[in-house]
Amino acid sequence: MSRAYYVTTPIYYISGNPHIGHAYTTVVADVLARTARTMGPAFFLTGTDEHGQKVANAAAAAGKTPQAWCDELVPRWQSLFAAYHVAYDDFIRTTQPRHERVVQRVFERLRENGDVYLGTYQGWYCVFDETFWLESKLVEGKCPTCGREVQWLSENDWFFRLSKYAPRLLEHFRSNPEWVRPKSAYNEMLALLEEGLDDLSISRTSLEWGIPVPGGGGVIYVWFDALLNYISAIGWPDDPRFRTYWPASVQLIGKEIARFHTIVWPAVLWAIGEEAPHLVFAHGWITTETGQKMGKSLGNAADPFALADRFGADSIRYFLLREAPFGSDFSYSEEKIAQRHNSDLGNDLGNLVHRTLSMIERYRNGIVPLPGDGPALLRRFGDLPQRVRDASLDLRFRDGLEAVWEMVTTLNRSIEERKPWALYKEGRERELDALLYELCEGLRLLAILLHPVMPERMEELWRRLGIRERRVDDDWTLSLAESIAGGTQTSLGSPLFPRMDLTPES
Ligand code: ME8
Repeated sequence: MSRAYYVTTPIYYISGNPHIGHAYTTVVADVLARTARTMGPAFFLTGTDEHGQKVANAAAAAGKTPQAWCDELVPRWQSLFAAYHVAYDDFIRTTQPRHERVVQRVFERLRENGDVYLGTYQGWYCVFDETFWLESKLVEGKCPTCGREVQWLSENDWFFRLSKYAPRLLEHFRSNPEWVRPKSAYNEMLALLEEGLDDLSISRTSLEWGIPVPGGGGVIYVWFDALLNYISAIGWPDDPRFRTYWPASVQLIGKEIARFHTIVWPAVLWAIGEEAPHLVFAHGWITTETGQKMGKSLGNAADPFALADRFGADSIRYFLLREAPFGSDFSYSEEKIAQRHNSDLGNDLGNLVHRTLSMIERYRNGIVPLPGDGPALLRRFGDLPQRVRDASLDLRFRDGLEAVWEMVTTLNRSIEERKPWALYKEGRERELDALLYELCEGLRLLAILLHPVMPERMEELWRRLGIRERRVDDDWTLSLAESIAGGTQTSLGSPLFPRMDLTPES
């Protein structure tokens, strides 16, 4: 990775409480940012989408002004991300002046360029998806995306000349087949492009809650406003941070908003003379066991705070990344989380840690022995850090975790096969030292490699290993060139991943 790394999540509508789907995208971005930071500068942005009719309606239903409603809800989102150990670099709110200024400036720029013109919009609007629909696109008179009622709009609006960018978009898609992933999203978006594009209405006169159109004439359409967060947060156009981090390395989104991010967004960027992001990754949905998308409005959404309390946030982070190849839909249930927690984390990893540290305590007073010269278990894992890093940055998190688990399995097996308790009894001190040393060094590597996914638990493991010279998330090149020092004082502690009971009452 030679350049500065920039990863973003969608900014979330604060029309209700956050649910596990919102934690999901943000956790994935956190894993990417943490991985990238071990190699160089990285910037991770998330935030909230506060304008538009949907938020205005939610505020009205609660009897509040939209601004008061947003101010009240934002801390809930921030505490959710804190509960999930998410370390973002910036949290943008679209009601912040730094954002509103940029949106108005972009709008004016496009109007001066002739990319924005005044026209009449007559058609349908879905408030839930904040999307304009032509009559011909409706399915049985309802929103083709979410199936909800749509409302008729007839307004004089400003339009963005999206159609003008259709040839460039086609060319961009054809010459960069990897710029939208997974392939299913790429193919779907390419098919939409091939059908042709209409210009996009980017203002609303029938709504007050939004950024005013410069010079009057309603408010700016919430999606046009929202997309610009990705550049307003890093100081478009003049801030050096913008020049450092744009174009974004990865923009993570759920697949339902791929059209805005892969068709509208690059066109807007080109219209202001900027580049499209390197990669838009449109991931799949967390569904219920019956395959329904989990969402707040469906009333089936898991409360992410309760989940983190029950299992530990790191355990949920692990589940989200390990359960399915990133990109696909996957179903969620507490039983599935408990199963992963108990088998992968409790039995495999947790036992390895506990057994190793207890043997060090029992046989060596908690002190890491000097490295021996016996058979080097870890030698065959020399390329593991590279494999894990490559897999993560390529958004193949499951592959990376599976590769790490090969090492966990090998280390556990070595304990069973070489029976350190027997070595101790038989007084085979050098062999015992060599094995214990390798197990400790294995734990050090595991803490480093798993830290992006389970930062809190791996920091705890690092503390128990007693390593003080370096942090678990230091520069990987430095950390990987070292090994644990003989003489380090470890501490055992309680199990890292206590077993979860599967009975519903627990
Ligand atoms: O669309 N499974 O906001 P939003 C996986 N404000 N991910 C899910 C999910 C699920 N069941 N439910 C939600 C918006 N997500 C706009 C975005 S960006 C300029 C504006 C995640 O609150 C996923 O990332 O509806 C999805 O795209 C996002 O939350 C939608 O959040």
